[in-house]
Amino acid sequence: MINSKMIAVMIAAIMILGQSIFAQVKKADKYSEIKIKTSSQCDMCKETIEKAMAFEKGVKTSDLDVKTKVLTVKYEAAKTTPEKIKLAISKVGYDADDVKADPKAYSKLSPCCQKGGHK
Ligand SMILES: [Cu+2]
Repeated sequence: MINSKMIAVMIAAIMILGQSIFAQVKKADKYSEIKIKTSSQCDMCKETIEKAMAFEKGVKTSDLDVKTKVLTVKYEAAKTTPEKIKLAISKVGYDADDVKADPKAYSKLSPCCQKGGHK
């Protein structure tokens, strides 16, 4: 016979199972990825930007494609936001999508790393 106690146990079991599935999904979803268009020019820029990303809180990995100037960043969504990441890029002197490079940082870049430096 099914009694209320059995139903309660079943509900509890379903809830525990559901939670563990939810936790797994959440874990897999821990890192988000964004692609940011930068104003980088060369391998030196790549180094500067990737170094800045290495020190940026919540950023797991970053990779700049020098040819396309697109920086791919893997970050922990709970610890940072795309806005913060773009700001960090701006602070080392490069445009990041719609966030313009910090003028002070930009002026300190080696001339070859400034816009048009390789033209
Ligand atoms: Cu450069």
